[in-house]
Amino acid sequence: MSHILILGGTTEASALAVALAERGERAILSYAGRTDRPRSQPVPVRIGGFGGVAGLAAWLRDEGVTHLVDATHPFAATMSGHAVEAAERAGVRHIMLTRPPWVAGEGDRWIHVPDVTGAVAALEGPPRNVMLALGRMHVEAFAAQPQHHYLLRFVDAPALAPGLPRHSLVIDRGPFTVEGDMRLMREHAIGCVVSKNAGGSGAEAKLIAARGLGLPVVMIDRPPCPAARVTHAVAGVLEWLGHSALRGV
Ligand code: 3Y8
Ligand code: NAP
Repeated sequence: MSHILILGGTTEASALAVALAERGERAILSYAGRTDRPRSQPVPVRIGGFGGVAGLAAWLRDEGVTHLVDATHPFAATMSGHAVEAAERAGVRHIMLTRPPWVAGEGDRWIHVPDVTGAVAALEGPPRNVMLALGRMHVEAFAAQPQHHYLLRFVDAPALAPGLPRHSLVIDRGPFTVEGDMRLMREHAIGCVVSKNAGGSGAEAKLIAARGLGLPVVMIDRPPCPAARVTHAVAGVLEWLGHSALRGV
């Protein structure tokens, strides 16, 4: 009998949880505990860190996990690195479920930068209204470019006011819509968008809206992927588990 741990926090992780629940598989989905009210799931959920690689390896052994699916966000690089190492130590099979990076299309005005530091540097210049669609964790870095007015979007209301002198804050969780993001960008007279290359559908709306409005996007490339085995589809995980994907996903 399989026992599957899903490292979650993404649209794909939630879709996998549905598919495994439908198939009567024994699975548990894990959140880091970064948000106040994470989406409920059709499988049991655990919340909080494991305590590094050693903690995760011990948890895998103690819980009798047979398969580890890393379905975390492409920028959750620490967790993904720990997952590879801990699965190896615990002798547990491992796969990563992620989404391909977005690729600029017709009409896109992307400025590629390697990381948050590069995104800050790319904002050198006269004041603009900048939509900083990076969530909460990297906001302080942009205090180095205080001339801009930043539009911030967080999942939860912060305990402390963000450390940027001029900002507006929207509390919302994705998936977002093109209409909604277009409206937001028009209301705030946005001149530039900063985004992580997260891929997937849940955060893509802002890119389509920026394209429609002819706005430049500072696109932060994702960190290297540590996993040896990667799939971009829930069906790929089901096949890896030994299910026939013919039942549709
Ligand atoms: C806690 C779980 C699902 C998963 C939904 C996806 C889509 C909506 C779009 C923008 C970009 C951003 C942010 C974003 C999106 C999905 C997905 C995705 C981006 C939740 C969730 C957790 C988190 C953590 C949170 C981060 C933040 C990042 C907001 C739940 C809602 C910006 C990433 O306050 C904080 O500390 C929040 C931190 C990591 C990045 C950051 O640096 O702030 N996600 N997001 C997970 C956990 O505890 O383990 O609350 O239900 C999940 C989702 N957020 O099941 O439907 O699949 O990517 N999440 C980015 O892409 O740049 C918003 O505003 O346009
Ligand atoms: P990270 O920097 O790679 O991980 C930092 C630490 O957080 C990990 O070492 C681990 O702690 C804990 N952790 C991370 N994900 C976890 C999970 N799913 N279950 C249990 N513990 C977890 O991770 P992050 O970028 O902060 O992302 C945290 C969560 O938010 C992940 O679930 C991710 O999928 C989701 N998310 C992140 C982003 C993003 O932009 N980074 C976007 C959308 C969703 P221990 O070392 O103690 O085990």
